[in-house]
Amino acid sequence: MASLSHLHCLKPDSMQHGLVCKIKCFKQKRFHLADVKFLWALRTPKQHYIHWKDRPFFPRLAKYRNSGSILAMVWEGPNAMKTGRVILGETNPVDSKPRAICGNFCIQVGWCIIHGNGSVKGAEKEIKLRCKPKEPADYRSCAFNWAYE
Ligand code: IDP
Repeated sequence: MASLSHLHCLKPDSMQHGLVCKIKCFKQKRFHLADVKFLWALRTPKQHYIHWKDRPFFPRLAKYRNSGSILAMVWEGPNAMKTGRVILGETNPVDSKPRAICGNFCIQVGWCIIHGNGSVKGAEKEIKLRCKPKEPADYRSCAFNWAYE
């Protein structure tokens, strides 16, 4: 299912607020957790957010993304990217519906607790960056056939 993968990252503020349990939203939707990594920050935030380099919030963004541990996850399943973005909500919590993660658990765009790729290509690139060649591991839960037609 690798081509249907989506990478999510709980940012440092999620970890501080104890929001790791919110990953259950993806599991409840029946997505498959193919990989999970607890990492110290984003090693290259300036490179990662190069598209924002001319914006005034760029220095604060780089500092924020390098300020603590993060949890990087690869979720797989049909439409994982599109549906994953719906579960996340809009990047700016002001625009995010209350039942989405960003709508429910954060208040300002600069501290928006969770990252998700906006395109399949972006997801592929980021998964390559975060995972070694034989990762994510190829395993299936015994509930797989109860989730997918
Ligand atoms: P994403 O992480 O949801 O894909 P992007 O649009 O790539 O969102 O933005 C990356 C990060 O940049 C956001 O998560 C947010 O922390 C920060 N950001 C984006 N727009 C603003 C802004 O207008 N002010 C402050 N921070 C922003």
